[in-house]
Amino acid sequence: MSLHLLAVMLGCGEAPSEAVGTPAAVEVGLPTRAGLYRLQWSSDPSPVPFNTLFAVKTVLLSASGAPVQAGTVVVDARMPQHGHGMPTHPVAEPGVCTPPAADGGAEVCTHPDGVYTMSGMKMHMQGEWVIHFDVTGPAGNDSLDVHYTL
Ligand SMILES: [Cu+2]
Repeated sequence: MSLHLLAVMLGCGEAPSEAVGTPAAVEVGLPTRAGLYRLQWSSDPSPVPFNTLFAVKTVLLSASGAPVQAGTVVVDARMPQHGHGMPTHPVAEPGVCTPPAADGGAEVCTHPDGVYTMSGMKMHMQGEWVIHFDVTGPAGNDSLDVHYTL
């Protein structure tokens, strides 16, 4: 755990001006940029491991806090100070899908309890990362950047 995160958890210092991936922030959910949704996120394993594959689990909530089952959450991560992203190509898991109907109907996937999983993430350098969430759902498109120090 970084000293910065420790300071936030202990409640000393100034309130962060940007979303920070602290446990306290995860519990209440972070508002997306335009305020259309709130999301909770966690890594598996947690905390984010160095130079090792991990997954990001996101719980997508409406602005009023109801789980959003019919949406998409795509997660990316970059090191803005270095101008590069991850060395892997993460995949958004489809959720729970019904097979295509015999008459040719399309496959339908939902995300029970608003849970979305992005697998194949890897942070191969230590330092300042920005985890970017692209969200689609019934209220429209929105996004969120979370600063994360590895
Ligand atoms: Cu870097």
